[in-house]
Parts: sequence; structure tokens; C-alpha cells
Amino acid sequence: MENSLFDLKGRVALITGSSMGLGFAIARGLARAGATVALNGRTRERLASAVSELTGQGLAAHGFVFDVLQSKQIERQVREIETSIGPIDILVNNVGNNLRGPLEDFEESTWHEVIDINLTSAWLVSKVVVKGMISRRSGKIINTCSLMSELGRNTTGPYTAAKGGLKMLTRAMAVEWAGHNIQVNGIGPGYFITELTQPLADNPEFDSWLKKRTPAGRWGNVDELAGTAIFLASAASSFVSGQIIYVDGGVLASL
Ligand code: GCO
Repeated sequence: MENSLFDLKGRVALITGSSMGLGFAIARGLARAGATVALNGRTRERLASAVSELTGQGLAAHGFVFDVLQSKQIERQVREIETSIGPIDILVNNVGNNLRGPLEDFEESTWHEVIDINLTSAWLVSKVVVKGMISRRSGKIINTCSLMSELGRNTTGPYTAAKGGLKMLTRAMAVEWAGHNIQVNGIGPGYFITELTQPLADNPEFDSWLKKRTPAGRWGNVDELAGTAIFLASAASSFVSGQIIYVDGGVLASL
């Protein structure tokens, strides 16, 4: 059967925070489905090795260094992507960071840092990219949410507030831009071992709690996010908007 429904050939995808972790895995999945991927990161070296890992597999990948909280850099690099590769059809707002600690002890500056990197950045990048999507009357925006878009966990207060906000920003974007044939959805990853969660995975107590709390009884494999990303980036989801799809081994379904 012709699989054009999930085929991303000819599409350009920008994935923020994609030189490692979930962002890199999502970018690899979209590239394997045919997209040309624009990876983003803040450090040139790490980004370059991520790009060469994908091009070494025969995938179409380029790297663009910019800080997702600096509007001038975003505007300049989005222009660079669109002139050097082509219009951005798919935007994945993936960049994120989790700083943990007792909620009452956070410095104000740390609170703002966590809210900005996990939430404000998605708005700053989307408001630049969406202008082209509106003019072309076509686009896909995917926000990387979290189980913390729905649930709290001790010591993750600012991150939970940010990811809860990102779920509702996803819906706000979906509502505002649906009339321009732009679908905006979220992916809610459960627990996957990445640089962000390695300290948790290295903690035997947390590791055994997580395996008991997850009906699938294990951590996720980052490649298990690709299918949902391809679905939300492709024609297969042309009438899906404002939804958060949780890839969590059943965590949210269970008490
Ligand atoms: C934590 C983790 C989680 C994961 C992910 C779960 O401290 O519990 O960082 O927040 O990163 O967001 O969906």
C-alpha cells in the first residue's frame, strides 16, 4: 500500500534542542521518514557530530546554532534555513531542561530560567516560523510536553509548571492557527534515558520505583518516539489539533 500518508519526502523539519536526547531521536525518525531535518543546538561541536551521525546514515540533515531565547538569532537562522534548504513545513519545539529541588528553595532566577527554556522558547520560535506557514496555508507544529504536563513529581515544580503551560500553549496555538491549515499537537514522553534523566536512571531507588510505576515495567527507548512524531508531522494527522499524545508505557493510564 502506498504509504504517502506518513511519507515526509520533500518536507523540511526544524527540531530545536536536537543535538542529543529526545530531540535527536525525533529528528532521526523524521529524517528516516524522508524529511530534510534542520538540527538546532547551542554548541557547534555537539551539533556538528549529531549532523554527521545522520548524514553518515544517508539522511538529509543540517545544523543551525542559535539560542531559542534570542529572537534576533531565531529570525536570522529561520531565514537561513528557509533560503538554504526551503520553507519549514514542520517545527518541533523540543528544547527543554529540568532543574530539580524543593519548590520553596528555588532562586527566582532559576524559576525564570526553567519557565523560559521549556515554555517561552516554544512561543518565541513558533511566532517566527508560523508566519511562513500562515502565508503557505500549511504547517505542522509539535511541542515536546511531558508527564509533568499532567502530573507533579516532588522536586520538579518549575518544570511541571512550564510543561503544564506548554500543554495549554499547544491548545492555544492549535485554536489560533487551525484556520490556516496548521495543526499543532504535543508529544508527552514518559521516562526515557537521556542526559536529562541519566541521574535518575543511575539512582537504583528511582530506577526500581519507575519500573514499578510504569505498567510496561521499563524505561522507554528513544526510538519509540519516532512513530508518534511522524504521525503528527505527516498528512496522517491533517485533522488532529490540540492533542497531546503520551508515549509513556501506560503511566498516565494507571494509579
Ligand atoms: C523527572 C524527569 C521527568 C522526565 C519527563 C517525564 O525529574 O521526573 O526529568 O520530568 O524528564 O519529563 O515525562
